[in-house]
Amino acid sequence: MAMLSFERKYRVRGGTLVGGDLFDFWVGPFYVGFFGVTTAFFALLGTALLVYGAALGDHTTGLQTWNLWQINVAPPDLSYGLGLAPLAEGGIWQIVTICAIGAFVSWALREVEICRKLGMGYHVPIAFASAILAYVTLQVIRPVLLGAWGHAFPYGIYSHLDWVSNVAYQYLHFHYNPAHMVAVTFFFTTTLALALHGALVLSAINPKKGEVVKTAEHENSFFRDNIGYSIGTLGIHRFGLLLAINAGVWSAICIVVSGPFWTRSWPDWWAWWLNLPMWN
Ligand code: UQ1
Repeated sequence: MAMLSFERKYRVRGGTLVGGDLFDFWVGPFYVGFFGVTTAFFALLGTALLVYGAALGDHTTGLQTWNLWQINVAPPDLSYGLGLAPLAEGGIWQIVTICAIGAFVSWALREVEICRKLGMGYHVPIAFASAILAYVTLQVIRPVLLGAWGHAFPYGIYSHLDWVSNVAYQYLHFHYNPAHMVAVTFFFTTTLALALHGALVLSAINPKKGEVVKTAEHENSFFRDNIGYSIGTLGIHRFGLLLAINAGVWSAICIVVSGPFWTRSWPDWWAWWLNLPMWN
């Protein structure tokens, strides 16, 4: 891949968190770094273990298949609690989970190193951290609070969908979970904000043939004319980051409270409303 002329100027040394300048180099367009090496290690080992798990077959059903949709690498049975399981009975799932977290965290730390090199803020790795938090909450924090790795979701295309459906029905109707409501609202508002922002920017830089591109003044004016308020060109990016991080954080909250902090059905939770003294 060709390197753009200005990219060479930004290929600065230093900013590494560990290893000094040992891995401080690029391979083609990619910065390597210590955490580039650990990302590759965990990602390759985890992927190889998933293929090995698929070859052994699903220990929960006895099914062995190479049908991509049906492959399932499941966590250990609940009877193993928080202990280690034999490889063929959930042990592979346990090592794959360690590899996944190792790869995600390595990737985030590689982003931190790149930010430090360039003298930038840490907004990108912080944003990614909210997605990692949601994953770790599902696969580690909640299972630990519930006392068994068997509470985590399995690695398979259909199997993880079945897991989501089953866990949702354990709480009768998961959409009554108030934190889930907040998370969904943040996800939808994130898509609304990005659609508005993408549309606004494209509309400003795509004038009629022969006209010059429009500027932030036009963007502000559009929204002042339209809804009486413009959040501004910097503001929309702060707002978008806030919305997206909250989507990940409230996802983590809505699943960690399900079981460890609320064991009944989610529709039941709303009894506090029906029990308010004002209805007497
Ligand atoms: C906005 O006000 C703005 O500032 C000019 C943008 O910057 C380019 C935007 O992209 C958007 C979408 C808005 C409008 C958003 C709100 C929350 C009023």
